[in-house]
Amino acid sequence: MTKTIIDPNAKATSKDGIYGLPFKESEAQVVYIPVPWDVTTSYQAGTSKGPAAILGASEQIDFFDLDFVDAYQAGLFMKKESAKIKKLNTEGRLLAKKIIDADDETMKKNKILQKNLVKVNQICNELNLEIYKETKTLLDKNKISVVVGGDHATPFGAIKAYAEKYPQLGILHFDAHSDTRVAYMGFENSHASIMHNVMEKISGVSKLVQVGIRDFCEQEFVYTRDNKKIEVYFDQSLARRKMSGESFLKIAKEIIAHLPEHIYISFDIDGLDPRFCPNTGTPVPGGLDYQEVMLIINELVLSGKKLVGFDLVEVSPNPKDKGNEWDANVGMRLLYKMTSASLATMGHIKKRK
Ligand SMILES: [Mn+2]
Repeated sequence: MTKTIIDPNAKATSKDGIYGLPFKESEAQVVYIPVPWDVTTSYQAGTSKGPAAILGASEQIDFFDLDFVDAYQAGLFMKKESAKIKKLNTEGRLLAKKIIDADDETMKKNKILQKNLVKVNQICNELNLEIYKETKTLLDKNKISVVVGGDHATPFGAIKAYAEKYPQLGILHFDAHSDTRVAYMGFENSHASIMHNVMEKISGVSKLVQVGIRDFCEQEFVYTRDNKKIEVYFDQSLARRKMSGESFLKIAKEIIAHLPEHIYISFDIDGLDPRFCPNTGTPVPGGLDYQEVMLIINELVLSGKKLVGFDLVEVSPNPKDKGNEWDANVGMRLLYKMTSASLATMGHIKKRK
């Protein structure tokens, strides 16, 4: 445990690390890996700037939390963005952009574009390997490793490393999108395929519970319906159950009850109502209220199950208004709450009574 002294009532300052904290990586129980990545983003690019925006907004945090004793006491640290990953993203994005802009006919005929597609898939595999290795190194040191995206393709390697450490891992997936496409525009590792890849390629994952889903194709609907390991809480069903007078607390307990002992949260910010993330890559109307998410996380902690790890993806600053921190402000608070919940369930900090 670190000896760093912090005044929890003082305002954090950005001259230190994330949340204005002065920890070194070696002192930190939680290490955030920023992944500036938006290679296959199909609608609005910009999520590669998410980690920097979250870091910038994080000094606005108030450490006091009604549910948890101050998470910062366990030590929180964000790594520097990797130059290698930045370079891969720039290369991959350039190649992918032309493929995204081409129609199916052009793709079938154009040999250069076909070659580029192979290259993009290789670049994405390289990212997965990098994140896997970084996460595994941190997990071997018994730290909590957190991918901060970037688009939703970024945490695949992290989930693989977590599933090796915690076999029978359950994934609690907040998202507007199902993300279970077999491949998207030929991209094998796109943000739209992450959960399909997790379920098909990571044998240590025993369960996937999706919450807030409201944008998906028929293939995804059939895939998730027919897979016994997957439970889907569609946004429409959640809304109708609430409008019929069911308590959301009951629904939250039911969601957690589907999950095994060890839980990993993969949080796509667009699972929330777009008023909390207006600049995310692919916003969809509807979605979860911030406090509904807080309730689900609280129920997870009360259940006695362990939140072993998590990620936060698709947070994007407003490209037209650089001073606008709103999406990142929501993101950094959500990140702090998941950090607190994880630390509490892993016995590093206490839950308030
Ligand atoms: Mn997603």
